[in-house]
Amino acid sequence: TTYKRNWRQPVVSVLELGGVKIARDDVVRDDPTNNVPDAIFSKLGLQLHRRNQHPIGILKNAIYEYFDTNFSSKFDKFDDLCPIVSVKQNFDDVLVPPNHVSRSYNDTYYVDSQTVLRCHTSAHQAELLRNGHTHFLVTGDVYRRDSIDSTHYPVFHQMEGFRVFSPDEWEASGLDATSFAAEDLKKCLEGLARHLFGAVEMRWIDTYFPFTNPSFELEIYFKEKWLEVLGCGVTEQEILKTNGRPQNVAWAFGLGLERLAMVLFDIPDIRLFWSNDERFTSQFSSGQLGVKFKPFSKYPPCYKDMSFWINESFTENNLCEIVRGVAGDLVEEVSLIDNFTNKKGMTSHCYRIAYRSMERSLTDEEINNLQWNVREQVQSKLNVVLR
Ligand code: FA5
Ligand code: MG
Repeated sequence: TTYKRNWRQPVVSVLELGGVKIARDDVVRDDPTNNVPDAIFSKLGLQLHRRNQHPIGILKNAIYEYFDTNFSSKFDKFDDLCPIVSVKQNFDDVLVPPNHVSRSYNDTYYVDSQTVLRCHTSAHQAELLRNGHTHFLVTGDVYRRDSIDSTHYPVFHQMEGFRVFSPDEWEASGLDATSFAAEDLKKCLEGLARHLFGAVEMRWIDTYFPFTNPSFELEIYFKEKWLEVLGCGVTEQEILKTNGRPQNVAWAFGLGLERLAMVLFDIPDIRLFWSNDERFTSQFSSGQLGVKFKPFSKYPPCYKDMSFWINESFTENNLCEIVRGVAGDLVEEVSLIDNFTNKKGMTSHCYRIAYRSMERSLTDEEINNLQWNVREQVQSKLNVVLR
């Protein structure tokens, strides 16, 4: 079946995952339907969520434990479904409208015009439902073109939860089906937060997803800010109808595992999850939730500003992709610090790039080289005019 994968470590030019071949971008640079850069290609198949000593794997196991001990019906667990999915699975099956921004090449990594690196684990909902699963958890690596800061990374991990109810369950409650499911969902996720964190300051926010109604986000107060850790809601009836459950009601959620792990282990920067530095990796062990990460000595950031006149095709995601391509995990944040339009209608942006290694001090020369390369590539690839 499509959710059995047969993975290998990234190889020279073609990676095969679950029977799908994907080529490196330097090999297929002329292919306008592929926008997967090498930095992303090299992360395919790493599966941090399947490492029991890694914070993401430890967290996954703790969430499994919550579902195993608090529910009478068993949740089926999947953590090895292929991250290369069809446009239909990623978008159509969960009712994402044809013109929705998330489908654009600016937001999503396309392998070809009909195939993407999944941008959420919701890509598997419909198929699992169709195959008869009514309680399930899907954990996996997901991919998004996105901005750069301490809580955003282009590859991260989600866990999808899905639960189907039958009429006798809500009829006994005296509530309508939707209110019943919404209440059960919130109780389930608040219970999960207590299981993981004990007491923690959190709040529910109303939001919108194409595949749920009503929809909510949960935020947790962390390092003086509200941090969005998950999205969820009552599944659109259309999805149940199309996939063989017209009489039922369901809820679904998608957890941001890095975000939850940051709160749980007090990890200050999302890049650390990819570190192979022993001073990071040795701090975590299987089954241990109580540990707080102890930062190794803090190295200073270095800021570089860059101003340019943008054109109509300029996007911040394209800029961020270039910066990551040059600096990799040495870039900590890219932020727009100035934005104005002159009398001739030309718009100027000034971006500040923060460079900082989590592992060592950077030299001036090294940073100047990075910045010089960024400027070069921004000019040649984005066709903007540097000021
Ligand atoms: C979704 O992906 C929905 N599929 C979630 C969902 C599932 C809703 C089922 C309803 C039903 P969203 O785009 O908000 O939603 O992402 C979910 C979580 O992933 C966010 O709350 C956040 O914790 C995390 N997240 C999003 N983008 C990033 C990123 N670039 N880096 C790290 N974590 C991220
Ligand atoms: Mg969100």
